[in-house]
Amino acid sequence: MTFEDILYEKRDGVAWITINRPEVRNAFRAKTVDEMVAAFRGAWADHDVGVVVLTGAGDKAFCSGGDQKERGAEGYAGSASGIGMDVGSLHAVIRNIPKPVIAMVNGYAIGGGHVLHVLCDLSIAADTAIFGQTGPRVGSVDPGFGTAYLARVVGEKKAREIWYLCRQYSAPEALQMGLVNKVVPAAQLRAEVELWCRELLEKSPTALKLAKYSFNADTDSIHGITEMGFSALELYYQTPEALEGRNAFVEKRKPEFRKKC
Ligand code: 2NE
Repeated sequence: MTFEDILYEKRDGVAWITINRPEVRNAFRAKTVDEMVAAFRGAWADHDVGVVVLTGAGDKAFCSGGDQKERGAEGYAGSASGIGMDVGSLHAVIRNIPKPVIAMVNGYAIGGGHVLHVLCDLSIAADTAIFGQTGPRVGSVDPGFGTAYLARVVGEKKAREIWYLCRQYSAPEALQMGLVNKVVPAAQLRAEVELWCRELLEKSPTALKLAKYSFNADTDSIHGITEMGFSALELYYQTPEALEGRNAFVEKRKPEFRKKC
């Protein structure tokens, strides 16, 4: 498979999906999302693949979420419907691919990029990684799995803090709140992830699939909240308040939401 916004490599039973837009801290646009969905589906169908690793190019970012420069009142450019990006399908394929998905968090995991690592089965982070949501600062929200599933991972109080205050958290803080499985020095990140992949590849693929689906069953109902949330988001994006958030980010200034309400 060849792509423009991502890299896809298959090695020793592992599919490596790398968001390759380092100039924007690996933010995703509609095309990036479509390519990631295709790559995950390819890994799903490939019997030689037992584990998928999701990461970002370079040493600064895993992913910084939706590309704000591609966002207007109609949502993100490049797609005909919804908020303009098929983020729902990306979330669904990460959850539903019957193989473990590891997030190799090599830097900023922010906004919709943070949601992606949260949805992966496992997260291994460099000690330089930084975590957080930004939606209420840029006039957006990633509702459903982005909010309610995060609460399953770190608890309601912490999830609400993360979403409402839009703070950034260090890798040790992420480990302490159960947001990641392990933190290692940045130079050892790939080797550590390869070790986890090798361990997973020794296990029964069918047992892993059944375990993954049984974990998922408990939170599958969040899918409906996601669908409803993205429909509301489509309307919210058309408001002056939401546009103020996006404009403030692009213009590198503080948003003034209350003047726009
Ligand atoms: C990620 C972060 C914290 C990095 O900060 P720093 O200081 O290391 O880099 P800087 O200078 O902010 O970014 C470098 C370049 O990348 C662009 C910047 O605009 C900058 O471009 P230039 O000034 O060099 O031209 N860049 C970074 N992130 C971008 C983005 N997401 N879209 C477009 N350009 C981006 C810092 O950059 C940051 O906070 N980024 C924004 C994070 C964010 O708010 N993401 C969107 C959240 S909403 C979302 O993801 C979403 C959703 O809510 C619902 C559905 C789907 C997605």
